[in-house]
Amino acid sequence: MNDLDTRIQTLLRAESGRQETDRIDPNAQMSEDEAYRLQFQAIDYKVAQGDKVVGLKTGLTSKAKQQTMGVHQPIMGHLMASGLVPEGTPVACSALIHPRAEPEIGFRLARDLAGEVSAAQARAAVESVMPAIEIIDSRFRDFKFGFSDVIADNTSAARFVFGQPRPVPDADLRLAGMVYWHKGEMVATAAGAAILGDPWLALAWLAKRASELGRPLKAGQLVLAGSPTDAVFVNPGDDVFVEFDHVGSLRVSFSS
Ligand code: OOG
Ligand code: MG
Repeated sequence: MNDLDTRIQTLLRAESGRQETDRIDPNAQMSEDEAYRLQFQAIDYKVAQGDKVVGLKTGLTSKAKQQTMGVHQPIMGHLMASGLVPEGTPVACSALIHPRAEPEIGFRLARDLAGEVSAAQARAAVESVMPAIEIIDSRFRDFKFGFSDVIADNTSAARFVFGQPRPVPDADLRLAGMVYWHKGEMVATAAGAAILGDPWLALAWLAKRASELGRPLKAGQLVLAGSPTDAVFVNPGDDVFVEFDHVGSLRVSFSS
């Protein structure tokens, strides 16, 4: 731990101690490359401690998310084995700082996917699609950050739940409707096109960015395409429910 960049030590301590921390780049002076270097350092440290990378995620791929979070470009993060919660298991809030839950479309890759690919090529590399819920938990105070902060903080990734997988649907996912519920109340509706115009384009974006950053997508990996809508704050006793046309539905509950 002590040989890590001090900014990453701060973030890792915030995460393990469930204590929010100040932004590491409040004046937005850090380059994007430097921010990813910090993210990768934290991921590599976790892997050295016994955790595993099970996939990659995109974030801030929808206008709804970009506007709410004040960051207007997509970002890439890692999905860790320690963050995977099986369907049906409540997500424990006591291990988190100020969790928020958002609906996601998940993919599992049938093969490696690297470099510049089209939406059709991205789709062809996918083995199955799944409804998913991502629980994000920025380590930054009041869930407020800039572009470099959130990249270094592994895109606020904390927990994620995947629902039942199904083969890639023939349907046009741009037109797939989504309804999102929190505590029995409908809180958002969207369509797949909210995600960079097409969820397959989000996967293509990720394939390219991950390759550029030297961590290309691999067969078997899981992917989250990014939330088409705003996340909701969650507390013990809450549940969220998402229904997607052609992708399926998933309920996740929260415990203390
Ligand atoms: C950053 C992570 C964004 C998504 O799906 O857009 C993200 C955040 O909102 O804290 O995962
Ligand atoms: Mg997300």
